[in-house]
Amino acid sequence: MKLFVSSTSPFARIVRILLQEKHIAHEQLMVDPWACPPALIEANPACKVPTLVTGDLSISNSLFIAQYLESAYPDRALPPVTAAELAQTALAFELIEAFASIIIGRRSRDDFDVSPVGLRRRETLIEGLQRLNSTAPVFDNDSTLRMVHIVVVVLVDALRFRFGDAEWVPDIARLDALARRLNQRPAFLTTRPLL
Ligand SMILES: N[C@@H](CCC(=O)N[C@@H](CS)C(=O)NCC(=O)O)C(=O)O
Repeated sequence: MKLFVSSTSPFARIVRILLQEKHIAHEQLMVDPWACPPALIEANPACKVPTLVTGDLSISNSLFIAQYLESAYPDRALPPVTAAELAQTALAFELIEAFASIIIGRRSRDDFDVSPVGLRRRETLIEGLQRLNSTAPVFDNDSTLRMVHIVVVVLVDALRFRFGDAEWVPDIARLDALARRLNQRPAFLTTRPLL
């Protein structure tokens, strides 16, 4: 099994963490999706990471890959989720998409961050981060890793990686604490975003 990834993609990081935490043997192919390497186009005409190649099939999109891993490896499945937890996970994923939309928008115009769409995405981040922080998931010594932990920490690290503590980033002390804690795990530590 092969996984196309990049060193900065939060979507790829979700799958990289899942594969490591589930101890699923695989090979990671580090690429720049914007350079459209032929092997990635062949696997996924959208030329995006993550893309998983298994046998003669390619599966794109982090959530579909996660779904595939859950059904292909039922003995390593994540714990069942409640509706409240799924809502929290969906919100965090929505914020990763808003974040990615800003980073991708910068490729089409230098002032994207302060364009109408850029500011709309920033407002989504501000409001969404505040909501997530107020109901931040807990992870202590007795906790089992859940999808919500992975998606929230991937969001926080991506945000801090690209925006640091920019003046518009709200106080997310509880989310930062969760990220500090989970980044002690090898699967998180070894996949932190870097340029
Ligand atoms: N919804 C997709 C998003 C994947 C995505 O947009 N990946 C970015 C990297 S963060 C990419 O490969 N972009 C290249 C492009 O848009 O052409 C997922 O969840 O996997």
